[in-house]
Amino acid sequence: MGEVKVLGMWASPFSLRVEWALKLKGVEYEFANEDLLNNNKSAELLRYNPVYKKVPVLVHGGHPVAESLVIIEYIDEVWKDGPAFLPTDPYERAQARFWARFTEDKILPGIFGVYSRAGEEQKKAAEELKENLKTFGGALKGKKLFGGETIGYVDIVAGWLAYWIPMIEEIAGVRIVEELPEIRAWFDKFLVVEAVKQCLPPREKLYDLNRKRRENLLATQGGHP
Ligand SMILES: N[C@@H](CCC(=O)N[C@@H](CS)C(=O)NCC(=O)O)C(=O)O
Repeated sequence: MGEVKVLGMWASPFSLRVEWALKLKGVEYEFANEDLLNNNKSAELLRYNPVYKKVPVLVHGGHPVAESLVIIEYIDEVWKDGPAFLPTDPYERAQARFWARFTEDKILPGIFGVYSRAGEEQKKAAEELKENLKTFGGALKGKKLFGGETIGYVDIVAGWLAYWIPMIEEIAGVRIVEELPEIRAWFDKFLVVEAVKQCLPPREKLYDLNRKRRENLLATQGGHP
């Protein structure tokens, strides 16, 4: 259907997922970095995602697709020659969608809670997050990756955790995955995949941005970093 472009942002885990999906399928694409840090969104982003005005947007032959989970399923359906992300069995597909949604609904807000708070509130958020990560680790059912031997839909959706969590542990001064060996093993397995490594943002740059963001969040909430 034509050219592929990603309107993304280098430090966005949502945008990173879409790049991973394209790389894994072997699809060539152009990446346009949105200047979200200065709240300077391009006219293209506003035109292609008028509802949410957020990245990522996949533009395929001039047709926009928004929302990262929708985009990943779209990529899986369009580029069937590459490795399949979702299983073929309807029940297995439903399970994969369930766990992907679980990370969005439970783990993502949990990480934000730990990252944006301090003291007792942070401790409480960290305990809840650990419980949810433990539950998520149980869904691996002894597999190396959620997709089995290769990366699947859940790995693509949740894989950012492997890069972000250790960084947030350092920045926010909390231990989250220390007692979760299955999650740590999954992090290690995921991060050595070539397509994954190719798209990761530079650690120092991301660390610096996240550290500053935390300081700002704590300052606006009246807390102390
Ligand atoms: N549910 C969306 C979330 C996308 C999202 O939150 N994108 C952020 C960047 S990490 C964004 O574009 N923020 C700009 C804004 O909120 O104005 C998805 O999965 O694609």
